[in-house]
Amino acid sequence: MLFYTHNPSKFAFSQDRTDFEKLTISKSKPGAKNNQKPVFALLGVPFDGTTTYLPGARFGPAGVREASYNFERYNLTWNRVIDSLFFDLGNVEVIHGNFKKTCIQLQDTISELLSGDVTPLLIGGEHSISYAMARALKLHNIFNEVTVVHFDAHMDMIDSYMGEKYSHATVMRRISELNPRRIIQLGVRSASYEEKEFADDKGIEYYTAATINDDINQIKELLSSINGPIYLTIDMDVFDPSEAPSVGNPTPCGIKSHQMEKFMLILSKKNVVALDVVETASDKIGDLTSVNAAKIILDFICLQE
Ligand SMILES: [Mn+2]
Repeated sequence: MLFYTHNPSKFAFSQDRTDFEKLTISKSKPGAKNNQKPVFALLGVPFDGTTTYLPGARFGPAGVREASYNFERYNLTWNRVIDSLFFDLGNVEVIHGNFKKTCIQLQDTISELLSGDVTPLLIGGEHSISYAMARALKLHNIFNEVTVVHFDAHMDMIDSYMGEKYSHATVMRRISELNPRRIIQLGVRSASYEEKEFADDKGIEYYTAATINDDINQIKELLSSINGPIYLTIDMDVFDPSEAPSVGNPTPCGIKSHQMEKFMLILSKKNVVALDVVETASDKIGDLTSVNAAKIILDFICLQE
């Protein structure tokens, strides 16, 4: 090493983008053997154009990257060192105030990663950006086999919110219309009666934060039993506001980080084809919401074989 430096605008323990380009170019050469080790690429999406209550999710990517330097490469709980092919590709260009154009650019970028057999990891931005992820998976003809595991305080199942079809509050409704194999909502504790009826009608499985707190083993068994590809989408407001206060819609009585750690231990060993962590709206360095969001990504990366 020539210099002892680090770059807080790049996620901790991630590799350089130039190495990613070399890797993907060598993979695409005729006769190249497929690299057996999975490749993960992180993208920041600083978009908060549909936020309706507390603004600031555009600062999520910067906040979560900065907070990632609060952690060690070694995880004492699991006695594991981060040793994955994990690249930070920077932020996707967003068009502030224009969801449709942002969604197309994001979908194209994710699609490119999926074509190269690279697993996309997104840092939001508010939750509307998850629609681009689902669309890209649909484009690659795998969405119908996908189980969407959705951590959130809210069902996000309303058909339109303040007259808008595409919004952080409607995102799971739009995703459900793309016909995934299954949707499991975890930690939910806020919905309109219409959203609940829609979920019941469509066979969407949901478990409230109270259920998780009462019987975490039931949820661990449920997650362990999932077969096939998983799209994991985590709204940071699933946490209790005492552990993640800086979100667009703070909602009391949420789940705790020690519970999420147990869920990540199970989910990281499954076939997770896409992951996003959204709604971090930290406005200062070292904010607890960013720290917990960074931990989710680091746990996921650390647990990869
Ligand atoms: Mn939410």
